[in-house]
Amino acid sequence: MRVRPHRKRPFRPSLSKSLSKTLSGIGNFSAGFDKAFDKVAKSLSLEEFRHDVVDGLSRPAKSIPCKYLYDEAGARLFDAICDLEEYYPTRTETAILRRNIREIAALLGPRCTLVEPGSGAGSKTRLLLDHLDSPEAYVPIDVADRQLLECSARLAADYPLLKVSPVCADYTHDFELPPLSFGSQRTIAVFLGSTIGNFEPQEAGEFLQRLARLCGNEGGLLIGVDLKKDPPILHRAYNDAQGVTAAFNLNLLGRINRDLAGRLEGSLFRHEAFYNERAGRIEMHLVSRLAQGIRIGSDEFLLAEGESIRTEHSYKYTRGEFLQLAADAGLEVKRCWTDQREWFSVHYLAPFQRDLPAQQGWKKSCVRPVPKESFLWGARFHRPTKSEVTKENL
Ligand code: AVJ
Repeated sequence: MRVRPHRKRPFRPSLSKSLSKTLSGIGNFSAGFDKAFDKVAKSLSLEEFRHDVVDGLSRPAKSIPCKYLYDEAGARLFDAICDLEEYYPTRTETAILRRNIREIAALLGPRCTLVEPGSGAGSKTRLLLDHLDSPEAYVPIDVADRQLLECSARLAADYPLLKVSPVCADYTHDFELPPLSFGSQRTIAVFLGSTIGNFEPQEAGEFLQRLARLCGNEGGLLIGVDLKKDPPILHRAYNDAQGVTAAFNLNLLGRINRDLAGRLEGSLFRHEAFYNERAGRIEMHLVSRLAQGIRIGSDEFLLAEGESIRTEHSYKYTRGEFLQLAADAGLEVKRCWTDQREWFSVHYLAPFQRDLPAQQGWKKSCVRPVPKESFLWGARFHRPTKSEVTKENL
């Protein structure tokens, strides 16, 4: 069987020449992307961005969804945060994974398919792939199309036996995965870095349920969860001495200016992050240094001196709280690994009973209709087997 990108997808981002070249070098990936689709996809997500910003700033307690922190500059700043001395989560999680990788590999079993929402730079993925028993396929899901494609191409080149099938989508929406038939043993959702903490607890439960449906009765979830700890340690992690987190937060203003014709002045805001003990979460805000009016396109908003725009929530859990959250989503904590100080945890979850409706294929993972703009494209990368190398492919 020849493997082609799926033909009937409504939106496909176009690829730069050099990227298409990299991609065509690694197998029978055909880069038949249409520029027009790119424009439509971009303007649709810009519309969503504008809507979310205007909506968030119109509320009595102003806020902007945290996913908008991650444009290209934001993603780079976040990578820099992960290397900071004060920011313990990345380092601690990686150490937990390293220390327990054999047990993790044994639990995940042979020939699994890994699905990873918010795959990002994908360095922890490699640690898994290096130790798993003949992983069958890898399905990274991310909105950052460039990084997604580049990572996919590199992984496919480095792991010739792995089928890599990137999906460009915003996983905070319900999205549709292309129908994949990898013949793998089981599907494992990988959601590391404590990104689960960005969801409100109820949303986090719903998200876990969606992942559980996606993985089916035989599947499992590998989830990184930041744990509750002494507030000063948390405070330091989100208020680093070099101001990288502040730059990450303030970068959102630049993005609004650039993408939404905003006229926000970075120097009129300051970064603030604190642990809200009652709610059990870190809150990140942009605080107005003075009373000011801010323009975004044709909309104007008034900010009082000291008034803030909340840009992120990062919930922290105790092991017990997370166990409860998982249980409410029908998932059992099969195993939980932590570091000695119990600052961070990695959980392996699986469905409690076999009472989920049987899921055949991926499409049924969608409960609500798929918003068109949230699905960009699905393509597959893999090295063609001999029988797939037909004349047409060459
Ligand atoms: C990627 C959402 C897990 O909340 O710790 C880091 C993002 N924000 N510093 C976190 C973040 C400020 C990070 N997550």
